[in-house]
Amino acid sequence: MTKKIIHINKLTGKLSRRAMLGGSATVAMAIAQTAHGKAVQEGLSFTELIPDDPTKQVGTLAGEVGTRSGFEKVIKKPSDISSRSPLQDFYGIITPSDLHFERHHAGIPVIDPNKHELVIHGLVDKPMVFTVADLKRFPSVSRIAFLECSGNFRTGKEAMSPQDICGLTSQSEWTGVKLSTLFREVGVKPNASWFLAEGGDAAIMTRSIPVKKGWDDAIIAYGQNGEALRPEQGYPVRLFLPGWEGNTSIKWLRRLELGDAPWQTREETSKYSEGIKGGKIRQFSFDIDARSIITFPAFPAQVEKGWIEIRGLAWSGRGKVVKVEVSTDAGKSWHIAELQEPVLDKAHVRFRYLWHWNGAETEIMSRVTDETGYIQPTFKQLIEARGADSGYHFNPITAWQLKADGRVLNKPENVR
Ligand SMILES: Nc1nc2c(c(=O)[nH]1)N[C@H]1C(S)=C(S)[C@@H](COP(=O)(O)O)O[C@H]1N2
Ligand SMILES: [Mo]
Repeated sequence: MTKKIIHINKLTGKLSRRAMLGGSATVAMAIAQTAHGKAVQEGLSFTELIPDDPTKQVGTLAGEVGTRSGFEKVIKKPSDISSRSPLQDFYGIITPSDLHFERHHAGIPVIDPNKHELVIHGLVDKPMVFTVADLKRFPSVSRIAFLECSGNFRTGKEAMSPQDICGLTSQSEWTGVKLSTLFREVGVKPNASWFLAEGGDAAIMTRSIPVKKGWDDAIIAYGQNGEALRPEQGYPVRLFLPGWEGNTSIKWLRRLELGDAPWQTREETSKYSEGIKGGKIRQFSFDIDARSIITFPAFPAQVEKGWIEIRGLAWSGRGKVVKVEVSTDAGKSWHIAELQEPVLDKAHVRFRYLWHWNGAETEIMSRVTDETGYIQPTFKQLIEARGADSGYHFNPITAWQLKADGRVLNKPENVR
């Protein structure tokens, strides 16, 4: 028997190319745990590294649709009205479609795309009805952008993950027809300044939107991450308004009416208008304010001292993220994090900061600046500006407590 040596990179624990091409490696390793993987020494056979040797039987054959590995336990944690994206489990910037957050006011309707129609009427030259097939005949557009619920903030406990704190944000590549294309088709009248969007679910959810947004970048979306929209996301068509609070992106879209004033629907009077200081109410607060959160290390992860790549997501509804800073000393000093390309407009951006943790207790946090110069505020600044009653558009800097034993806990703010 010939003896082959397996070369392993000590730092990453990865087998070298030479080792992988080595074929029937049978010999000679033992494993010693190091901080970043297992170092290989003489003394153990290669197959002993693999518990159930998958090379000894033919695997499962090709299927109709792929599945997630059974070793990966990622769930959306549903309540009756919403479910939250597990931000701490994501890599990169795209949310797998089946892990996109959900928020339904009256459940998910079943809609036959062959029967569904979109009506556009009101202050237009030519009121029209479009089938889904009609919509797909128009020139199409695809765009990667986030969608976030304006009520996306929870705190109050240490045992809270990024998903628990702000899992009502997700990102997809949306495909559809630009609303401006349809506006031209029906001939929107010059005096039309608002439009009403209406959903075909049991909530018949309606929102008034300035016509300008329709001309700017609104999409009537039928595609999500390369396939048809998921039923949870509004199958067969939804309105998608990049950068705006999620409730304006009406799902299961069936009607658009052009008018010259907002409709003052339930969704803009009783809901989605928020108390601000001095007993006043803010309405039509459409833009999603810039926000960031460290998703690793974050609860429930446990870490060891040494090198840690701090990772997270940052986004702004007003444009591009220009800067993310990370603090590893409870906000005393800040360091520039690396932004992973592509840094897209109104999109989740991945940031990273390599840090050597000496094992002492501390707090880590991130803060984003967007292209308008807006800097993510602290919890205290938000309360001072808006008062403590405001339930929407709450985007504070989120701190994680790092305990000496490596536990990572949310820092619960005590005001709400
Ligand atoms: N027709 C309709 N559209 C709707 C809703 C709804 O309940 N019905 N929920 C809104 C809210 S509050 C949000 S945050 C987003 C959620 O979109 P998602 O479920 O695709 O994540 O859809 C919006 N559009
Ligand atoms: Mo929402």
